[in-house]
Amino acid sequence: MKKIALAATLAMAALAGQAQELRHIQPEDVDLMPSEAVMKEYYALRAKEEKEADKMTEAEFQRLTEIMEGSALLTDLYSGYCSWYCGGDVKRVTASSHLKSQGRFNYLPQNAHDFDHESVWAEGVPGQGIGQWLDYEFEGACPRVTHVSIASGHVKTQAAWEANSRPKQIKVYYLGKPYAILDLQDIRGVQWFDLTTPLPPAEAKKAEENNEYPFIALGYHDPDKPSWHLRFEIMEVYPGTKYEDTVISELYFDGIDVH
Ligand SMILES: [Ca+2]
Repeated sequence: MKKIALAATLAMAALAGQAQELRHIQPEDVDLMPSEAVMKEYYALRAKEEKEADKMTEAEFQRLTEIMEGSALLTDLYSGYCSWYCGGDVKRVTASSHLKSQGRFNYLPQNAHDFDHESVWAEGVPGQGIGQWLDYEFEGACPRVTHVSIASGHVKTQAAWEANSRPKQIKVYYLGKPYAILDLQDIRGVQWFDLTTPLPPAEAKKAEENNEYPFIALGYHDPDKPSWHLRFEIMEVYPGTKYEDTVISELYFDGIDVH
């Protein structure tokens, strides 16, 4: 009897140990940057739109729309379409370090949440920045978060992307505790990660019957709650060919409780 009880206890302890291991999240979807030729065309059309929009032809407007809609990153950052940001926002972005400014370029943490794919955060410690982090603070009242989108590496050009290191694994901290590990692909573009926790099947079924979400989102959407943080810590990188610095061009969010 005792032996069986002990075996059961050991099995339960092993299960508990497994449960404590962090969940790995793979990208739900990825989208590559347009080719350099298409980006050149895009920049020219954008410049013309800013300076002399009245001189643009119908065909040029159509082409600009076509390029933007062909790239999820360009659509997300520049289109102004409805999104989680219609009601949600990040209160503050901070980082454990950042690379010193070089000429007219800076590498501040805010660059990783400025809706500009060309500006970047680069960590500023010797080596590849393992253990360095970006921290996003949200108000208690902020609509809840379900997804994070990451433009990993210096996505502005293929050359800059290859030259600098890109995160391979990121540890996410939620409410100050390790929450999950993101396994990033080594692509020049954007990748989406679902950060929600699914409800157990019986509860999920009940939630769906009640027209509620079958998952737990992040945050509160409650003005009486304190502000909260999501931290993204570099665990492992894909090394750059020229520089050790690890770079993130943009990291932005999607969620619920909006519209
Ligand atoms: Ca940026």
